Amino acid sequence: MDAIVMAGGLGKRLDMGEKPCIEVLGKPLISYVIDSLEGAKKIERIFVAVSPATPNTGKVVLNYYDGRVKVIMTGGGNYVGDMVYAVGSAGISEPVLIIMSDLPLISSDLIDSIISEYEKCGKPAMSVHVPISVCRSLGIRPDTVFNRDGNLIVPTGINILDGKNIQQEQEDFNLILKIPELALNINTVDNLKRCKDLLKFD
Ligand SMILES: Nc1nc2c(ncn2[C@@H]2O[C@H](COP(=O)(O)OP(=O)(O)O)[C@@H](O)[C@H]2O)c(=O)[nH]1
Ligand SMILES: [Mg+2]
Repeated sequence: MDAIVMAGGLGKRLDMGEKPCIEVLGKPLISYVIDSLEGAKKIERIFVAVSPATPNTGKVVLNYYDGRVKVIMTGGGNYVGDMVYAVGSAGISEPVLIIMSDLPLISSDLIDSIISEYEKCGKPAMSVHVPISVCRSLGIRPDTVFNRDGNLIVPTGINILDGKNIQQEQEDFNLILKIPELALNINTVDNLKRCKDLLKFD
C-alpha cells in the first residue's frame, strides 16, 4: 500500500515556522512518521503533500530521503481537497494510507497492524480513532470528538481510502485503538514538550 503524509498546514497553534520541519531531538518532526512508514512491511511508495505554507518541508524531505520519498505540491488551505489532489497526482488507484506529519510516536509495527485491520474490515475506507480516555490520561485536549454509540472517540489523523474512488464519499469503518502513541499529535508547545519527554525515555 502507498502512503501520503499530509504536510501543508499552517502550524499556527505551535507557531514555530513550518511544523513538519521543526527539529525534535535532532531530526525533523516529519521524519519520525516517514521513518516508520519506510520500516513498515506493508508500505510501498511514500509521498509527502506539501503546500505554499510549507515550502521548506519539500526540500528537507527530498534531501533527507535522497529522492526515495516523493513530494507533491498541493494548493493548501483545504485538507480534504489537497488529499484528493495528492492521490490523483500520485496516480494511486488502490487503497492508500493517509497520515499527518505530526504523529511522531507511531511505529512501523503499528502501521502494519492498522493496514491488517483495514484488510479485514470489509469497507472501502477506514479511519483510526482513540477513545477519549486515552487523551484524558495523557492530559491532551482533543480538537475533535465523535460520539459512536455513546462512546466518545477522537480521530487520530490516519485514514485509509480507496484511491480509485477518491472523489466520492466512501463507507468508513471506525477502528478504535486504545494506544497512547496515536493520541499524541503535535499541535501545541505543550504537546511538543510532552513528546520530547516521551522520546527521551524510549
Ligand atoms: N497539504 C495539506 N496539508 C495539511 C493541510 N492542513 C493540515 N495539513 C497537514 O495535516 C497535518 C495535520 O494538520 P494540523 O495538525 O491541523 O496542522 P497545523 O494546522 O499545521 O497545526 C499536518 O501535518 C499538516 O501539515 C492542508 O490544507 N493541506
Ligand atoms: Mg495536528
